[in-house]
Amino acid sequence: MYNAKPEDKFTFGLWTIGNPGADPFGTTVRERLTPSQIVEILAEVGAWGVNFHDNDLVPIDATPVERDQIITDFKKVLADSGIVVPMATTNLFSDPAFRDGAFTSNDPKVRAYAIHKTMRAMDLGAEFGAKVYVFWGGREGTETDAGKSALDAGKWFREAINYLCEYNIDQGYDYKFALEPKPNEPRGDIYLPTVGSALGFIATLDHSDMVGVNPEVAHEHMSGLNFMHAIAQAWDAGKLFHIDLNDQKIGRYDQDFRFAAESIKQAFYIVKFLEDVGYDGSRHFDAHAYRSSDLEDVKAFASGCIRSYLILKEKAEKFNADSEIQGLLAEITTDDGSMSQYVGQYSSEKAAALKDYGFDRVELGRRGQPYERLDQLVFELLMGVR
Ligand code: GCO
Ligand code: MN
Ligand code: MN
Repeated sequence: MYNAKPEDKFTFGLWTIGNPGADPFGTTVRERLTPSQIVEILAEVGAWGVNFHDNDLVPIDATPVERDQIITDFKKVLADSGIVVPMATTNLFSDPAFRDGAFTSNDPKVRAYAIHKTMRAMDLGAEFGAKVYVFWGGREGTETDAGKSALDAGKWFREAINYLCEYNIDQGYDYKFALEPKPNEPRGDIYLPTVGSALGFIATLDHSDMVGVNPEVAHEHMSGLNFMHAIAQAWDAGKLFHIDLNDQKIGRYDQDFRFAAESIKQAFYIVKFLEDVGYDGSRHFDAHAYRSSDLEDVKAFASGCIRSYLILKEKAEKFNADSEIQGLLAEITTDDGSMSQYVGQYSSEKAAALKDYGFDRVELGRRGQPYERLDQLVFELLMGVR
């Protein structure tokens, strides 16, 4: 029961399973796993794919010969395990060169280096067949607004993405770019902090059709926002190119918990949304095991992400098939059609007729909705007593 199939498209990053448990207050607690060891674990838990930052695979100071050897070895591990690489990304945050940002650094040479590093990382991802390219602007932001213009930063960011879209076309890579918003951490404030702001920015790009979003549960929850609403807006705009599933207590530091570890109901609505609309991209778990976990527990973390998704998917099917729930929903959304002659597509006749219509406002205000009953049914469904 609850075993992953390739068509579920469950993926993890090398950096997620490989997270050695360091935090700002303490050193690593687990041995560093090699990319091959990570892929073996992914195959064991039934994942479909693995994603990486350039330097998760090839160290930043590797020689060209070392790079080639690493690529050859990793390709073999992938072929042996059947694990694919659907997404790649650039590490534009670890190296001291990016201490004041990458595409939005005040230093023009750092901005150029960030584009140079991204083009090379795109080359690397393309070698493995990646089709989605993620941009997480971890260091793109400020602690103080005294020294950096938010307006210039936005222009530099746009310029960089426009440039890289051209490179994508030039090389024939056919990547879809996915911007990943986050409100803070590691910067005090990160530019493009939410899914909504990223969608607004995308509309200003030269090749906006090539660029979508990679929303992350924890990032919206850090801001106290409703993640399912965010992905619904992205989906409606045709921009849900990728998704980072994990969990987190609202308003806390960046916790990256196992999917559904914290907000069970929200996780349910996320899975239900993705399944109902027929999202067919990667279901990527951008999470890591608790610092207290050992290697066995890291495996339990990975299969926990997958199992939780599949359990919630089954619950979503039950929700859709539950006659009491569906009856309440029908009642809630009932429509006798009498208003359609006044609304929908605008015409001046409709507008005139609508303005003349005599609404019984008091009567409208008398109608309640059975959301308490429905919400309790959802709770009971999730608790397994329905
Ligand atoms: C974070 C981010 C990252 C990105 C990753 C891929 O909060 O650290 O979520 O894990 O997703 O860099 O772009
Ligand atoms: Mn994150
Ligand atoms: Mn992420």
